[in-house]
Formats: sequence, C-alpha cells, structure tokens
Amino acid sequence: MAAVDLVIAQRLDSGVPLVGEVAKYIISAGGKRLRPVLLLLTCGALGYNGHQRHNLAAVVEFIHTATLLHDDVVDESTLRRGRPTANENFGNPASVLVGDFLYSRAFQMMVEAQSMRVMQTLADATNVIAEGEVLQLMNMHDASLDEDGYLRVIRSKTAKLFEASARLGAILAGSPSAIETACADYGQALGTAFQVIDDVLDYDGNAAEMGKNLGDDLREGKATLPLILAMQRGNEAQRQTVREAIETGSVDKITEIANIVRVTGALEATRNAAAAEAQRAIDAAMLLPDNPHRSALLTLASQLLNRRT
Ligand code: GRG
Repeated sequence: MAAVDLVIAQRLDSGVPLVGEVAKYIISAGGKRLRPVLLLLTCGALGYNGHQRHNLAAVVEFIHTATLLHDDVVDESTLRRGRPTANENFGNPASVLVGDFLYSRAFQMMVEAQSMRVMQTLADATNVIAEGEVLQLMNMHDASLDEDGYLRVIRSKTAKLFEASARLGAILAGSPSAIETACADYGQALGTAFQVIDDVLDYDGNAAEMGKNLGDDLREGKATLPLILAMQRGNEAQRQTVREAIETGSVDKITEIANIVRVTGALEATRNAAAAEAQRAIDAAMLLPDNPHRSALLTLASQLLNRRT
C-alpha cells in the first residue's frame, strides 16, 4: 500500500496548479483505499508480484476519486471524509474538471499495462458506473422502486469497481477463467454488501464517525433498501410517512423515519441482506488457493458488516 501511495503521489503531477491542489485535497483526506486493497490481495492470493499491481491499484483509486468528485457535485454534498467536499471548497467547476483529469490520467496509466483485457475491464466498469448513476437519477423521488431496482443501481454505481478491482488481480496473474470469475463474483458481492451497509449508516450512523452528513439519501429522495423494506413492513401510516419523504425529499421527519426504519425491523433486514452478500463473497473467495492473502479477503468480507465509516 505504501508503494501504491507513492504511485498516486507521483501520478498526480500536472503543470496546472489547481489540478494538483484539488486532487491532493481529496486524495490526501484519508480514504480507506479499499479498491487498491482488493486488487493487491487478489494479486497476492494468485501469486502475481509484478509492479503493474501498484500501477493498477492507483488506477482504481483514481477512478474512485473521480467518481467521488463528480458524485458530490451531483448530490450537492458538503461533507466527505470529515471535511468540506471539494465542491464546497473549490466550487463545482473545479471539482468536475479535476474529476475529469483524474479519470483520464487513470486511462493513461492503464494503457501502460499493455493488456487489452485490463483496458476492457476498466472501460466497461467506468461505463457501467456512469450508467448506474443515470439510473439512480431517474429513480429519484420514486417511492415505488423495489428491491430489484435498488440492487441494479448499487451493483452498477458501487459494486462494479470492486468487481473490476478483484478481476484485475486475476488478469494480472494470468489465472484461468474460472478463477477470474470467482474473483469478479467476490468483488461484486463485497461491493454490494459495502453499499447496502453504506445505506444502513445513513439511518443508523454517526455523522462524526462517518465524516459525512446523515440523511443525505433522504434529502435526495433516494429509495434505498432500509426505506423500501420499511414501506413493505410498516403499517399504512408508516408507509405514508416514508413515501411522502421520498417523493418530496423533505428531511423534516428524519428522526421519525429513522425510528420507523428501526421499529419495523427494516434496518435489521437490510443488515441481513448485506450479510447474505458478504457470505456470497466468502463462498467465491473459497475457490481461490488457500493462503494468507485469501484469508485476508475472507476477513474483509466478514468484517465489512461492522463498518462504521
Ligand atoms: C467519473 C467514471 C466516472 C463516473 C461519474 C458520479 C458518478 C459517475 C459515479 C458515482 C459513483 C459513486 C460515488 C458511488 C458511491 C460509492 C461509495 C459508497 C463511495 C464511498 O466509498 P468509500 O467509503 O470512500 O470507499 P473512501 O472515502 O473510503 O475512499
């Protein structure tokens, strides 16, 4: 991970001062670097030790960071990683454009791997992520969104980059297609569980710990799994309260809604859905060779459910 951080620092170079300023502002803010971890662990589990693993780990972090810069503009978010978002600090235009810089720098770097499979994986993943965000936009304020519709969005906007990161490890290692598929399945399931917990934390988290504002999902009229399950399980009055909040994007009743999500058992059911995805990740990882890197992948899947940030 130190080697990855070095590549990240080196490849942020630009002759345009604002690029470095905004990019460093977000990159040095202490993200978890989960996607690079995933890529390095799959490489390790499959026996690849070449230097491209550090380059591609930096690539997935750059793509992730580009999506955060764009997402915070789209969502009008003001707080990320415990401090003002880049859009809050530097304005929307600088955030969008530096996101574009990081995204295109990632493409310059991935070419260096000289592998069409690597290029294909990352080109497909970024396209699906963007599509997922558009789908989410279309679903805003739609209280009739069901579990399948929700899953479709989160598999695209979040799980796809996890899936690509794990798949890249197998591609770099030259693994057989069954192993590559197991890695991709692991990444997809882990990424899905990760986003489901992210959505739980919006109703059950601690803003100081999370480093972002709670209730943001409701403000945007996002029908996430806790709300979908609360509407299924609640009585007519509870259902009406949640439905109205999604349709209007009002956070006036956020405390009442957080309570409905809890008392209907929707929060627990959502955590159970995340646990099922984490188990799917574990089952997929069991197809990899038994070694300390695989153990770390298994631990990551089981610990993810306890995430608070
Ligand atoms: C630039 C390819 C491209 C697309 C733009 C806006 C957009 C399209 C995509 C946004 C996708 C997105 C932000 C999904 C949410 C994923 C998520 C839960 C991010 C938070 O990840 P963490 O917790 O962040 O790993 P840290 O801060 O730890 O790095």
